[in-house]
Amino acid sequence: MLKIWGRATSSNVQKVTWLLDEIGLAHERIDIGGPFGGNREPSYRALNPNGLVPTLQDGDFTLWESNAICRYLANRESAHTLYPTDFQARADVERWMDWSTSMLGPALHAAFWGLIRTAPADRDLPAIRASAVKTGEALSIVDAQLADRPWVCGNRFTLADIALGIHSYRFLNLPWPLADATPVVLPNLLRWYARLGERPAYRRVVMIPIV
Ligand SMILES: N[C@@H](CCC(=O)N[C@@H](CS)C(=O)NCC(=O)O)C(=O)O
Repeated sequence: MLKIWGRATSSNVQKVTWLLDEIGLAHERIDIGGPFGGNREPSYRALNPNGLVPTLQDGDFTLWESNAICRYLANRESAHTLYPTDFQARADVERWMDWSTSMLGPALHAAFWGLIRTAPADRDLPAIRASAVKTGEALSIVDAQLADRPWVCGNRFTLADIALGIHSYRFLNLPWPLADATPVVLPNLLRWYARLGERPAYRRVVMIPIV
């Protein structure tokens, strides 16, 4: 059986387990990282030298990097709707996956750590505010993309929606302390987010307390 190493509360683990849930693929998930620890141990680093989660084991094959794992699983299961075979449609999906990791995730990072993993007295409010603004600007790009289509890459739900849906949930549900740092107005994104909320896999895997 497929093995996924990583705690259920990790956004990068959620990307993989949400996909597994969407395609109904049985797997075993092992809690590691965060409060569970274990991810810095040599035995885990032998699987993933970064000491980060998630890591996938498929028999003798081991893979880390959540986007790479999602692409591998979609290929393995011939999930061509989620990950199209047409090379331009595929590049479009990959573009949003890359952008989610290189732009959206980093933009949100300071707000997430400040609001969730830092005691109120120690919070750097200007950094949280800057992160909110930056993330709002990034999500405005997604909002514009969604103006004339139900899903990020068109009429079908793809890996791009999974990559972006993880960060969007956090942005829209963080306990923002400042009136002017609350999410910007993103009507198309909110409609898309409501569509995500209709997916049982999203509700099961992603819509859980942010810790
Ligand atoms: N680029 C990597 C990032 C992995 C990553 O940063 N994982 C975080 C959790 S989201 C982690 O392992 N943090 C340490 C921990 O959970 O203990 C990926 O997409 O898989």
